[in-house]
Amino acid sequence: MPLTKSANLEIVDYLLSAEREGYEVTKVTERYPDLTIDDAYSLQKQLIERKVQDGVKRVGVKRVGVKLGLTSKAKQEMMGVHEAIYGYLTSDMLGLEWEPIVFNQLIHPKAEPEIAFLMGEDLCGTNLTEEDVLKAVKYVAPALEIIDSRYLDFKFTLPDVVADNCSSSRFIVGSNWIKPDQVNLANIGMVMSKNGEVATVGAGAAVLGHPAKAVAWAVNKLGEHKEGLKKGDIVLTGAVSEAISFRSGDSIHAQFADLGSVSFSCS
Ligand code: 0L1
Ligand code: MG
Repeated sequence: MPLTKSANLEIVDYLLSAEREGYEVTKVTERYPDLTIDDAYSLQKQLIERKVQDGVKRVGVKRVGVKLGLTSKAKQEMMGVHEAIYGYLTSDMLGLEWEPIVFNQLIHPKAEPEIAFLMGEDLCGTNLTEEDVLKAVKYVAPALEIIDSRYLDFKFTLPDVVADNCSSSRFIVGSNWIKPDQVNLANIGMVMSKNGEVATVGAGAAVLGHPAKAVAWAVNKLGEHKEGLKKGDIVLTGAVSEAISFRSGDSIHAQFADLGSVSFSCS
């Protein structure tokens, strides 16, 4: 049975309050065990619309792009799924390399190294390929995503995490923007350090074999909902390694071969 209007409103409030106030909540599926993936994407859309509506009144929050999640085989196996997921990036999530991330505003954050795409053209459809994506990308850049699931102990089912906008919290994009044909995105190696010590390593191929392939999947999925990418969108293409937890006082640095580096500190 589809969710009632009041259940939709209640769930959106529940997840947005947890994010704004920085506390953990029990999974939505504990209360709504029949929640489907389609319900979850609809909740995610309502959550972003509400965030933008509320934010416009205060600080001018707007949609600035899209993020992909569960793009590695390892993470899909961990969740027992065969598909990636997508969520939205809004302007209030944008962090800066020189401005510390405030730990007190977060719950149990983790950092993920990702390759960001800046779209040079709109891209919409249901049958697009990796090549179509690369033609529409203006620049690629190193990025760090901060994920911060609103759920207790970072544990959830697939509909839960989709409804929670795929654990999105903040993202930081490095200053080295290059043309996509100047680098082999699948072969790029990456080393992520925490407080100067190597924490994890990865490669572009961890993202469904090639980040552009992952983005083609996302655009085709968005296309099923009559949506797509827009010129100027930032796309976080998916983690190239495992995510690393951090706390107040920590600093995180990701060094990508041929693509430069990106970092942040946490106050
Ligand atoms: O960005 C991501 O890959 C996260 C997707 C959601 C799963 C998680 O929170 O680990
Ligand atoms: Mg991510």
